[in-house]
Amino acid sequence: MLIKIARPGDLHESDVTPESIYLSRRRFMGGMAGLGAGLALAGQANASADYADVPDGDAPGWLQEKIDATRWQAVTPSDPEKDKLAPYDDASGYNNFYEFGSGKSDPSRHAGSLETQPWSVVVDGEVNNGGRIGLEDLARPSQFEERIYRLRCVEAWSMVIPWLGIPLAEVIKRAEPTSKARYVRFETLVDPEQMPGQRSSFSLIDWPYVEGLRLDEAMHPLTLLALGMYGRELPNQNGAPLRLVVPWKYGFKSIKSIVRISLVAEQPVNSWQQIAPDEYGFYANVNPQVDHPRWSQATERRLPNSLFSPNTIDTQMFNGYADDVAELYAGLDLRVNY
Ligand SMILES: Nc1nc2c(c(=O)[nH]1)N[C@H]1C(S)=C(S)[C@@H](COP(=O)(O)O)O[C@H]1N2
Ligand SMILES: [Mo]
Repeated sequence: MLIKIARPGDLHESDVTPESIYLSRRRFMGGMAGLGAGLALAGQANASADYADVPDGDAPGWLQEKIDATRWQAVTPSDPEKDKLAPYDDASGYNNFYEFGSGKSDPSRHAGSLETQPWSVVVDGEVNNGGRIGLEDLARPSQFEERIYRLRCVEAWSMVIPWLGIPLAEVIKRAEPTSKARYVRFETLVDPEQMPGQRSSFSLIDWPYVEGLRLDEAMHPLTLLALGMYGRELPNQNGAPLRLVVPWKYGFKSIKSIVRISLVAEQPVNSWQQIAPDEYGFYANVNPQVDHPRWSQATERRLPNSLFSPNTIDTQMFNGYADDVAELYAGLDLRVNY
């Protein structure tokens, strides 16, 4: 398991005080001395991360409290040369969120006014403990964790983003899935008044945007329900107030602004699969050996980059998380199940 959990017991007293595994935004801004030691022990290379340039958020009180109590619990390994955090401006300015338009700057231009409070999520289907649950109640029982993950879009660009959130597994366990539950299906908000992309007659997507995971993928400890990034709440263009992050899969699996989580018996049809089944499948595991019909997946453009320095790097199997997730696909033909 590549997730390294920084427990006080793992740390030498000379390296770090136990409290320093608990983060607050203030601590990020005020310096990372103690935290840096924790990061190094966890094999993480972004110890110089600081969020001083990140604009303040406007989180409701309960969410800010959760953010302030974030536990630096889990990090993934990274290459100190390649895996630098994306500047906040890239992560929040170069987006895919078709509900707000298909251009990369459409989400940051149009999503700002999306009303994200109050917000509730319907948890239903093959569960014994379902219902509509307010976001605060959904998040409250879980401690926030920060996860620094690579995000690899199927379009062959990528970024490294520090998410804040809770393991999806905890939310699913609380819903008490029945023995019939084999997949999880997610839906994004439908609200054409607030989402200009849903008013466009040119849109390919049959709203709502739908995604799905196998139940074991959904229960995997790397799978995160994010409520924040860069030490603050999610900007709307990144899928506020609640989005999925599945770091070993192409970015389109990481569905934004979720309003429904359904435990189901049959494999869901996700939006991109519905639009172009020859190009986008259900699994969408990052795989440099299986090209998209129209372009290679062997390399990716790592942001930040420019026309003159495209910063092209090799794509890794399962986006670099193979040690954690390859076993989920033992015996599965990944060329057929793309
Ligand atoms: N609801 C919804 N979720 C979505 C999308 C979308 O268009 N609508 N785009 C996906 C794609 S293609 C990618 S690459 C990621 C981008 O996430 P980011 O903008 O936070 O980097 O969001 C995914 N989630
Ligand atoms: Mo994407």
